[in-house]
Amino acid sequence: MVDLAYVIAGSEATGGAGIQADLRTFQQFGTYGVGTLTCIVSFDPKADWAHRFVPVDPQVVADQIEAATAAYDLDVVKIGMLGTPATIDVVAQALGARPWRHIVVDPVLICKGQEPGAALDTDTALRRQILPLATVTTPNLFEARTLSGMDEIASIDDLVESARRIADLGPRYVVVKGGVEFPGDDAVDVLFDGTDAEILRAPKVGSARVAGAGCTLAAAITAALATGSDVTDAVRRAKDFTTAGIVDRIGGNTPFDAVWQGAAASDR
Ligand code: PXL
Repeated sequence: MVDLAYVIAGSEATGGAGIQADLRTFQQFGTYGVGTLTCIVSFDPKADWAHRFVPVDPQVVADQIEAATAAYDLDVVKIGMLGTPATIDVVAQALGARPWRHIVVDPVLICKGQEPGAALDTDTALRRQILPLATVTTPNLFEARTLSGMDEIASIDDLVESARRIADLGPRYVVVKGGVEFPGDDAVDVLFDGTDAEILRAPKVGSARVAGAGCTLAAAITAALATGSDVTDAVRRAKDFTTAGIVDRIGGNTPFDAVWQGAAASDR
């Protein structure tokens, strides 16, 4: 029987990030992907690829979750972009209604298409209602600074301290991603399990952000967990998968490249 992996996330219309990246990742891990759409982000090529954001009606989000969870006994889920407090209410309620083996939360905090006030309410709702349910959360540097309340994260000690503070908000495991912004030649991630921190490193691939890297990492962790990996193994497999996809990234007419999830296929 094939393993199932579930994702509740937004669409990003160029296909680089969001649920498109998630479902491609699930497929590459040999899992059957099921997706629930929370919002639609359409970058605007006429306005420097600014974000245009449209939420899916919260009742329609609830209907999709009802259909997906009735059709299959889903027990591993990734939470991507949710977008509004009303959507967060619906998703938090649905997550609380059944037992999950793993809830992987990519704490997507900002969308440039949202008004700052609305974005703040969404951040607060995510921190209060979704983050405590996470077995694994995967903040990037910006999200780690926001969630930990730290002004600067510039050393390994800072990464570990931010992970420790975010674990205090409820998640069982925290993966803080250094990414291209973190000083040094390596892409450094910290996996904190509530007691100990493991440092994962891979040489940086260039210095530009690549679209879909965060989505792909969290989706790969989710899919690896669905296939039976433990969290440590899932995070290691996910980092290798994402690094390979960054190395073989694809370029379009956008100012940013996108992760190619097919890159690591021959490795597994
Ligand atoms: O990379 C974060 C992200 C997640 N989900 C959606 C997005 C983005 C970034 O653009 O559009 C739908």
